[in-house]
Amino acid sequence: FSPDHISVVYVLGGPGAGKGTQCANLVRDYGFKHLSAGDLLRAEQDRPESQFGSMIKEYIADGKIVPMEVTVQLLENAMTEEVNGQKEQSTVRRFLIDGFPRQMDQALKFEESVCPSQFTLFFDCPEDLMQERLINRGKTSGRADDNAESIKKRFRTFVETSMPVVDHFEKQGKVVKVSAAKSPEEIYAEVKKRMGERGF
Ligand code: UP5
Ligand code: MG
Repeated sequence: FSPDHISVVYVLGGPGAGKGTQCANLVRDYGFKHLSAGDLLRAEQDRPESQFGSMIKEYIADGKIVPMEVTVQLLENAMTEEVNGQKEQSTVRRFLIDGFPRQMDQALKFEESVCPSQFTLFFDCPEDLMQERLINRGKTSGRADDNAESIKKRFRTFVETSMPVVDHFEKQGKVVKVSAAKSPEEIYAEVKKRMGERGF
């Protein structure tokens, strides 16, 4: 597909900041197609024929960033499928890319070889709140990384590896920062307002 036929908004924020929760709202109200890099990786991990399954499993449990080739390819495949499945080939398809890019090499690669993003929606949340949300979710989520040990590693990767990506886009004036230390409804009200300012 050509970058002319798509538009991309990244959704970033620490583990448990509420990216997935807010993406669901945006999909409902703005007609985005939601692509969560974490969900795509978990689906690939569970595909019996996948050659990357055990590697992905290890990286996720350790809160490390899977080598970018794998994730970029999964995103590209999902985008291609979506664009090709459209009836009207000329309409611009809007993608919300959730939890990506979270390492500088991914950011540069995707912007260069797939599509430059319009902006990044960044959910800013204190660690103690994120921790509480994840531990809580861990009681029922079945996610292999919703335990105290993995959460600690995810936080560390977020600070050391993913925040530099936010800072990079911030320097380009392409970050919309929203405080995520509120109720989901209050956060979404702020998101809608800020989306409006960006022409949505
Ligand atoms: N909740 C949500 N909002 C709330 C609010 N305002 N108040 C109170 N509770 C709230 O929410 C988390 C929990 O909090 C839920 O129970 C929710 O109800 C509640 P959610 O919306 O799921 O938060 P989200 O930010 O999406 O949290 P998630 O755990 O998905 O974030 P991660 O970034 O850690 O997970 P992701 O799936 O993106 O990545 C997982 C792993 O995949 C990474 O650690 C990494 O190993 C790997 N990965 C890569 O290697 N490369 C990539 O490019 C992407 C991922
Ligand atoms: Mg998520």
